[in-house]
Amino acid sequence: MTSKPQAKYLHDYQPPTHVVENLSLTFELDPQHTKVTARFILTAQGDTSSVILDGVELTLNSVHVDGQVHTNYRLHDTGLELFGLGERAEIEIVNTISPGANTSLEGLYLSDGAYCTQCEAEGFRKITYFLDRPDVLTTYNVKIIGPKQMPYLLSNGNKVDSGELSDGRHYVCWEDPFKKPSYLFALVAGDFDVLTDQFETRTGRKVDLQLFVDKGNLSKAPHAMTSLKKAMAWDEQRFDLEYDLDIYMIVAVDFFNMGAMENKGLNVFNSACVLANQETATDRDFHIIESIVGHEYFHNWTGNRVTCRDWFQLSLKEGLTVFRDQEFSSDLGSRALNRIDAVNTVRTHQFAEDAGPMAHPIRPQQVIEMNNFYTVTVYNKGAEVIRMMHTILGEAGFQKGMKLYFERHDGQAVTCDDFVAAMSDANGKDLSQFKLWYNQVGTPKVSARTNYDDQQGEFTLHLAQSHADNDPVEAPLHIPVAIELLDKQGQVIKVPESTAKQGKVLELTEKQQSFVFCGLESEPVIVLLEGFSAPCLLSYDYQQHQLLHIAKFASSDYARWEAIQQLYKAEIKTLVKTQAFSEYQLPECLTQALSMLLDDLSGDLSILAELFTVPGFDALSAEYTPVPVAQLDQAISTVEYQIAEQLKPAWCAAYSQLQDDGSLDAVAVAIRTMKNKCLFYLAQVSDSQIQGWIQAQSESHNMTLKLGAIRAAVNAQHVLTQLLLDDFDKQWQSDLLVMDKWFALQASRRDERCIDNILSLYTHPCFDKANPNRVRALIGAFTRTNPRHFHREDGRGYEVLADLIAELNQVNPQNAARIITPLLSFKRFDETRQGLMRAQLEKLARLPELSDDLYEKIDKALN
Ligand code: 7MK
Ligand code: ZN
Repeated sequence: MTSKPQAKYLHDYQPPTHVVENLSLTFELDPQHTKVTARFILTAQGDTSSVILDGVELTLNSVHVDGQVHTNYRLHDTGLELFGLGERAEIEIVNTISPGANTSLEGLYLSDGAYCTQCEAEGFRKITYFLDRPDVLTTYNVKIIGPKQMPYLLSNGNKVDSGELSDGRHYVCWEDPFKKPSYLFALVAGDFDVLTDQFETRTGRKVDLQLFVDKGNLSKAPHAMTSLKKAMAWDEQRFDLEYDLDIYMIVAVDFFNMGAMENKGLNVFNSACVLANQETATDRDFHIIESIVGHEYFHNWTGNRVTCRDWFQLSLKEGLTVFRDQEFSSDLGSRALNRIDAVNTVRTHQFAEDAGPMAHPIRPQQVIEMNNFYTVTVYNKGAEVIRMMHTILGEAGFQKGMKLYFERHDGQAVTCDDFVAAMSDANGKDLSQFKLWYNQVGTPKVSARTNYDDQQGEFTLHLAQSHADNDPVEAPLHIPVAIELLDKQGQVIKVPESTAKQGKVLELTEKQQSFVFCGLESEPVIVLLEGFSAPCLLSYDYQQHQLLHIAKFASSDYARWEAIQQLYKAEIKTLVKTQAFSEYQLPECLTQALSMLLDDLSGDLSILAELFTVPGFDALSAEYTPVPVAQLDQAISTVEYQIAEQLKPAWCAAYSQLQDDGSLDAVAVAIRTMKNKCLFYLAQVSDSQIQGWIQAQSESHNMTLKLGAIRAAVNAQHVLTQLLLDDFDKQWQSDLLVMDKWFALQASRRDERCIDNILSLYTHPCFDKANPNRVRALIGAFTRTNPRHFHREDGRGYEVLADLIAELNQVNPQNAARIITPLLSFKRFDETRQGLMRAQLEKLARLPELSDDLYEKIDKALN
């Protein structure tokens, strides 16, 4: 029996015992026996008796100290303890690793024959013995020796030397002048096609840009390159931040656990987040690629130049960088659409995490496996917390804070407190109460009541805040509540600056607070938490006519979208209650409002498509305990069917009118989005004309349109479904990233054969359980998009997931722990399903060599 994994605590933080001067690394690459030689100087910071270097799954060959063989050491499970060092010691360690046997995709591994690394958070210790923690920063010199069939031997920083060896191998040396922690180290070796370009910074420095992709994929690289140049220019303009090296490399690999990694000067990307052309990628893919390329680039300042003191501070760089990539996307594209996107992520996934067993503050206090904390809470709620500071301080104040943050901390490893202090000091604004957001857990609730005094023309808003049951914080939070008041005619009523900053932001700092608005002619309609100004649940007793008024008149597209979401939600909830599915009809006023919207195609069609998107199962299930699985699924389908049926002539008219020019500009993208929305509804009320449209659009050479047609058919269980899926399979077997879309479609099928079908797809020639993209496409999509079958009452959905997790436990613990999420919140379901889910978790808990990753999550869920 191995001992239980131990948690580490934020309050136990100790500064490192030693500082490191210049790390020099030599790699002699070999799939089974890669030899790693590390040389560095350690200087003690106090106690000089010993040092513990992190290292796991390494074979130690030799240790030298100050040029002498050193035997005074002890090997632990997770490290090497050196004794008898002086205050300053020159260390040389030689060890071997086998990248070819590394299926965890952490440390140095092979991706389709190319060597690559992933070190964040604690992967460097799988490469060599070192102080593998983010507050140990040093410069790196790296020499890579490899076979000539691998022409590219890459690492961080600048190439300083290269040459050939007498044995037929060759080598390249790299020097990174910027001090960095080990998690930002990268090595890549292989044969690639390269797209090169150049960026001239605002001070006139020329930066070489290189994008490495698998051979034959060059035609899919330009979009990522364009995105990179846009990101570089945007960071100069909006944040006054310029790139600092003369070279920026991005490598795309097929085997990667996450989206991408910001290694200094050498980003490594999941190929799914780089490769795109219009035949193989959707407009959504293009958008995501731009935002991820931006995200990794923005890390160069928020993450690399200023990094985290310890991993509990992960949100310091991730919350901030997500905020920055969201702003990048919003400045380049549509602010409202990006906001809708971000809010959907928080409301569906983050709120669920916050309500489940893995709930944690954006700055966690305790961690067993750090990889489990790359979460929607740390990232997306973290970004909301940054956004709230931006809302409170305004753009100019926020930028002043950023400037001070870099002035104080460039080159350092710091904490979330340091960031807030810079914001606070630069603006003379007390943010001590605001900082509670870094400790609180669960979704806070803001409840609103209003009353109107007709005589006085006075409207009073009573706000109250409360914490979630699982929140250790009791004191009230500092919550920016953005509002808008609309009069009878739909005009926006001006609010004085004394009541609301920037004309709309109320600062709720007490448990209960009231705000009075005077001089009104009639009772206004209030928009609350406008733009989702705080990551809270809002409770306010909106009347249908008020929501319709907002949907019609609110000044922001976001608020109009939100109002319509609330209207849909109310319908669905009523249906779940009455279960009168067959008699159900959309209320007259809603049909009318929707039909008015659909008759006018002159506005932004991307927004229009969002207005016709009904909230999904995951967003709605949060409103119930236990979740009424079958009823909720049926209620959503019923409302959607009504929207299709009631508006059929309008959908037909819109569809025949819409024609995109095939380009990637916003208007063309919007037209395609709306066309797909039309087809989504029309497929549910298909006739021969509509069937013809689906068939024709499925033959498009544009992936957005092609996939839109097939998805509409799959969702509606249309007679064409099997035929379209078979055609797609035949056409795209040579492109695995495209096949991922097909796997996801298969996983979302609603017919009874769904699960048998998924099991048979495990043997599809394109499927590979060792590849995280394939697993996410098939099983991730199944659990996320197919509640009907995932939550089957015979438990087969849960069983399929758990069986795969059991297989992946040893192969790729990180990925296994990622896909387990939907099983963890079993307490939200009825007794039968709870029992079935719990049984699967208990089965997994008994696995002979359960990884720390899975242990932490299962243990939290069960206990
Ligand atoms: C995004 C860490 C990396 C989850 C979401 C990313 C990861 C996990 C990209 C990997 C990142 N530092 O840039 O945040
Ligand atoms: Zn990041």
